[in-house]
Amino acid sequence: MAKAKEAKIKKTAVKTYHNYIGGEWVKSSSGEWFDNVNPADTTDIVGRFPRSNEDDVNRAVAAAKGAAKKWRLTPAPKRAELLFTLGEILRSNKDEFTRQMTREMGKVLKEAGGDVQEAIDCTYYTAGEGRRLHGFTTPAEMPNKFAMCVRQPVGICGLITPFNFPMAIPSWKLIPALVCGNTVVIKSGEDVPLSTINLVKACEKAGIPKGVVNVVNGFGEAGAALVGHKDVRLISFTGSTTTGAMIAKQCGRENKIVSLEMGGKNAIIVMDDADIDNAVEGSLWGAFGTSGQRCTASSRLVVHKKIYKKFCAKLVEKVKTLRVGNGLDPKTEVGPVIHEDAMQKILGYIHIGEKIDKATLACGGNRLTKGEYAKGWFIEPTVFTDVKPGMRIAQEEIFGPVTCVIPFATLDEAIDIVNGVKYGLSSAIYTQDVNNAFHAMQELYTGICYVNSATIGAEVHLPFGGTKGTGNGHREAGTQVLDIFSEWKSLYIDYSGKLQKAQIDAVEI
Ligand code: UN1
Repeated sequence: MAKAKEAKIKKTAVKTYHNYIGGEWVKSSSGEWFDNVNPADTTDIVGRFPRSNEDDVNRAVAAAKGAAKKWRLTPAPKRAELLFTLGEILRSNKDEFTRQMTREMGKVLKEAGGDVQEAIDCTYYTAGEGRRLHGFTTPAEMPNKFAMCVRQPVGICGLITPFNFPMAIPSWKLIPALVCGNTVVIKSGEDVPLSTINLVKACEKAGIPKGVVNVVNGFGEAGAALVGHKDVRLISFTGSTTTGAMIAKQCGRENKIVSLEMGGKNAIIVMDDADIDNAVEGSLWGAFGTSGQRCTASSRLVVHKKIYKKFCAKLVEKVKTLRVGNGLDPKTEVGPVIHEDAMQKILGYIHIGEKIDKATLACGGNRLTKGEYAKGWFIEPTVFTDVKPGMRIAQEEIFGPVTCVIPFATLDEAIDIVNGVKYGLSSAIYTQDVNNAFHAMQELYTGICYVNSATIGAEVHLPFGGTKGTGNGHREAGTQVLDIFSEWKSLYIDYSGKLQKAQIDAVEI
């Protein structure tokens, strides 16, 4: 009896959160919940969230459908005004949202702050589109006829978001969807639902009308119901290549618009004329920032033979000094990985690197379990050297604090190595030679390319996305994202007062 009571008290001490459907905060229809756990300390339950199923998704889509017409007919500059208010709210809550993000996701405070900042930047930048959303006019081929085209919203958008950028990535999808006049249902990342709730509470506070933004929390069953719903016109997904491929198939069958942002196996080329210290700093940041859990992480370092030994020595020396720990401690440089399965997968790749690929494990390679690490998912920052481009650790996305150093002899060989993977998100080159830099910019087949900087750090006003296995040709961010969340409508206005047949009637000159 006493035990049961104790359990009950403990249970009520955990804060519960809800789905947001039609402007109401509601439980899941099944009454089931799941816990959001701090990956640095799994005894710390951040919150309890509704485990949603098809019923919940149906309700959320119905709410989005109910709100669609009014929102679509609200003038874009007015929609944008609410988004500017949203930007203000995010800005004034940045510190709180940052701490909560670190607690649920593990990334260090500075990076969580950057994540919230990216959502703020995206909100302000994209809200500006409310007064642009440019179409164009063009001469018609017949006299007394006017031609132009405008963007129209696509309808109800399903947004499925990952764990690694808990507020930035939802904002990349949500804000352009809204400014274009769509209504949305978000299926939040199951490991980081609180940051989405924070974003959506801010939307509520900003006065975005009921039903325009809806959130269902939960797992794949909720995501699948959203993808399969007949009223959802568009799915925007960021996550694993396997899930993305499944979504693409289903959307293809039902002729839905689908934008996919998936894996990466990004590389930095370090030329023999590079500033080595700068390249080492960039590599550290690119490989181990967010514990390597970025689609853009620098998981391959392709280094010129002439400086290979020196570079590896400097890199390994620095990596050994990185402070691993709870992201809430401001001294921590590398936080935990997101959950046990992710940790096992990463350790599995380290095993493959050592035992099957037979690369040299230059540092790291272990799970940390003692003392402050005992309750979380921590892995030592790991560097493999003497890596050959075809090895599995140099080909497959590891999504953890592991990088591979690959030697090369000529720039063209390095470019082939960088391009020789199934992904094409981000690439970089460190060189002081302008000719090398431009040659690499031209030949590296990736959606993003950096010179004298690592493969991470994209800004919200430039297009974000990748080639080949990374995506399906769309770009988020920038103004290019508007091409995902709106469709073109061409308008022809004939004021000649008679039938004029394009391509057929002769025009007198
Ligand atoms: C991701 O890698 O999953 O460019 C997103 C960056 C961030 C966004 C990364 N602004 O590193």
